[in-house]
Amino acid sequence: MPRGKIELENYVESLSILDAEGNVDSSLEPKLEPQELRKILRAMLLARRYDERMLKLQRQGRIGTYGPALGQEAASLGPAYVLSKNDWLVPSFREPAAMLYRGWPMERLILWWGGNEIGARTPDGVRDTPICVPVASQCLYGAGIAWGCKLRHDGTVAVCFVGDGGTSEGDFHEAMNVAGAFNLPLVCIIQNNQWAISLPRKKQSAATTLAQKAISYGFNGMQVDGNDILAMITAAGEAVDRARRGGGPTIIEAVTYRLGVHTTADDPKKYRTEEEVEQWKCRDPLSRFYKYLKKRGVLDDKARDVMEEEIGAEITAAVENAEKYEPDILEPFHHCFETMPNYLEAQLGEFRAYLDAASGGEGGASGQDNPALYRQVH
Ligand SMILES: Cc1ncc(C[n+]2csc(CCOP(=O)(O)OP(=O)(O)O)c2C)c(N)n1
Ligand SMILES: [Mg+2]
Repeated sequence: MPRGKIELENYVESLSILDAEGNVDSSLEPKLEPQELRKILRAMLLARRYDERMLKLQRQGRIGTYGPALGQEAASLGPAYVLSKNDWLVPSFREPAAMLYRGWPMERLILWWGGNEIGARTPDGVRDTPICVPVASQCLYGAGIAWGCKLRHDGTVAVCFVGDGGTSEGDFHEAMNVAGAFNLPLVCIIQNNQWAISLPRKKQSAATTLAQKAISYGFNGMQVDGNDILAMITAAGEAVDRARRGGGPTIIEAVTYRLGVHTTADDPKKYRTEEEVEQWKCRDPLSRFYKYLKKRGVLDDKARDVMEEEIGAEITAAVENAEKYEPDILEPFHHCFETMPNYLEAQLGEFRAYLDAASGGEGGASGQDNPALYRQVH
């Protein structure tokens, strides 16, 4: 067999529409009505203020832990914005902007981070999977759901999220491979926030872009300015339309930055410089979008203040609701299966007996009827 060359269609498209000063490339500007633009700003602002409040709640000992999504609002909201209600969204753990936009009550997200299983229950009428922490495992749910969409022929699609670190996991590879092989209606958003805890993007992979991984799976990959909401909406919109028409999956690498800590248990000063963080702050997705809206005359400072006030009140109400919730130590047993399998029922019985014994046989079966015991056992 002679030595030759196998020609591959081998490039990655890139996209950026808004610059850091909020100037727009008018040839690429999506046609969005002022009302829609205000809705988008509000959704990003809500996620930002929620994020800030969550960090405070954790520092005050009112929730257990938190993984901030500060600076990643555009990368997460853009894909959610272009989905219809019947589509499916499969988040990782830095997508509060997407989840709140899709209709998750904020108190449920607060409860999740407070360690309550109820926070993992998808609200009625919302087609999302819950927050997912085992890195990249959600890509498999995304591929499976997309396969279901295809088998149902109902024109729905799935969007899943994964981090730059997650792209090194086997689960990511398996999911993308199956998505390509079965031509599934799946859009995978890689939130490349430059860090996987303390491991920088350069050490994560030798590939020039993470988007180019799509080429090896046989479908489209695109690298997008993930801090540019207009670019994210455009790229995700095109990928979702293509998937809906039977054109198969897409990987979108959203280039963004984790401005905050990895989680509340992390100190990023140990592995990255303040200068790096400052440079990325100049590309903050919210401020550049706001500058664009001001230039277009869609919103002024006064209207934004009103928005801020409403959002503040909304968050305070959500925190109050979440804190009214009575934790139930038996909750984990109730949220895995519609009908509890025998082995789990046996374990529940055993656990009840343990609780009874620990409370001196007074029948303290749950945190709801014995809060002191709940604290002791938890
Ligand atoms: C399978 C698995 N391994 C390790 C961890 C611990 N862990 C949590 S987040 C994380 C880094 C993930 O980095 P990346 O995918 O870039 O997402 P980011 O945290 O930056 O959003 C690790 C190693 C985990 N949750 N799951
Ligand atoms: Mg990362």
